[in-house]
Amino acid sequence: MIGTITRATRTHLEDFFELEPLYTPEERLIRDSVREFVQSEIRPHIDAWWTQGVFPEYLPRQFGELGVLGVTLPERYGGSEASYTAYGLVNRELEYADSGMRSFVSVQSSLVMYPIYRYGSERLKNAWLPKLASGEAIGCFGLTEPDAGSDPANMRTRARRVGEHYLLNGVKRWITNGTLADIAIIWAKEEESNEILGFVVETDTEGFQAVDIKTKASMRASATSELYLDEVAVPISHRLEVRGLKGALSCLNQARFGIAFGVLGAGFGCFEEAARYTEDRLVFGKPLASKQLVQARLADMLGDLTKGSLLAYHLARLKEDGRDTPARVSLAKRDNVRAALKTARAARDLLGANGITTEYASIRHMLNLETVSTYEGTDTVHTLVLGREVTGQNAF
Ligand code: TGC
Ligand code: FAD
Repeated sequence: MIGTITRATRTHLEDFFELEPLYTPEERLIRDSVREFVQSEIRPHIDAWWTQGVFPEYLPRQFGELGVLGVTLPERYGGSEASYTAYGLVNRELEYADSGMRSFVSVQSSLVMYPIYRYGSERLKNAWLPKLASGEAIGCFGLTEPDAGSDPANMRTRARRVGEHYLLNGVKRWITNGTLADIAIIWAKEEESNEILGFVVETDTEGFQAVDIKTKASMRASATSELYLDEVAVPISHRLEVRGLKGALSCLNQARFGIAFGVLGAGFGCFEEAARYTEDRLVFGKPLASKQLVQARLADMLGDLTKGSLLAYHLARLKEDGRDTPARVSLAKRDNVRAALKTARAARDLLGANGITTEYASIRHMLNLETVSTYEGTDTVHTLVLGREVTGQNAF
């Protein structure tokens, strides 16, 4: 059903406040090429992938060919040197299909390529960035642990210095791409200093094991894993040049920015599906779309997603100017996820019983967005970041 939505319908409602002229020709070109790819290569298959709990192994190479891995990084490392607005639009197009597709790209670009680019040695950059950009290599980001999610400063994973190596021990949980990854960015406390350090760990190192979590009712077209590190030896040269939690949090800023854009894609997918459905569905002898209460809900969806689009666009331009403070990113991540989730829940409801089937996209988006509301800082964590910004008091 969702495949029948025309491009004309999308253009009118998706850009209600005419942001289009504000994008550069390059940004539009990148956005359109991803839109075409999503239409032909992802949307025909996504229901089946999600139902079966599969992330196809051939997709990373296709993403690499499309140029969506490390979009903002310099060309010499395989990136496209494109703007953050372009990166945001890429995320939005991917998440229009499924949050899991955007998740893959978020993790690879913002949580793996970015820390290597920002904190890695020239040798690490040359060794990994081009392969990660082409999709030949896959990365994951291990911060969360079974007993440390919102509070990563409380992590238990340890790095013990032995000669020219560190030995890593610990467990990471809920790690996107964990079983697919060739390298893992692992955050661990140095035993000597108790400071958090980041390491580029090759996943074929002895003592490293990844196991998928199979019981998810959300984000099913994405691999989510547990990582076990048992005396994993990592050369000092694979250590990132940053100390403290701020290293990991600086990567999260990048990914949270991408989510602020991405979730709008999921939201618009649900909104369009609901709008079309209510035109065709007759209740009490008339189309659902003719009912005032239904129109009020559709109007709310349009309002929420349009405001979210303006927020995301402005945040991108601030970011391009170096003014994306963490609190601004928290506001955009939190409020745009809320807008998308509220839209998805309302769309699911407007579809009645049909809305609980995966023949329609709304419930898939809705369930995925429950994860998006939780990861990269829960709704509550971002609320407390904003509360701290307002009051100056830490309420965590
Ligand atoms: P706090 O004392 O506030 O800060 C410690 C140091 O970090 C600095 N900092 C930041 N730096 C960069 N960006 C930010 N957003 C930053 N926030 C804080 C801060 O200035 C300080 O620096 P310094 O120099 O003084 O040392 O730290 P805290 O322990 O009180 O925690 C703050 C809190 C709760 C906001 C933080 O821990 C947090 O954000 N928690 C949420 C954890 C989270 O988001 N985890 C995400 C895991 S990755 C993931 O979910 C991937 S999903 C993948 C996908 O898309 O599929
Ligand atoms: P908890 O921190 O235990 O929170 C439980 C509840 O308590 C939440 O409602 C929270 O908002 C609330 N809470 C927390 N602190 C407070 C407080 N101070 N006051 C009031 N309420 C509070 N992590 C990675 O490192 N890498 C990944 O690639 C990754 N991918 C993920 C993929 C999926 C599908 C999922 C579901 C998660 C992923 N995560 C990843 C983990 C994610 O970042 C964490 O789940 C998230 O940070 C929340 O941590 P937690 O699950 O431990 O919840």
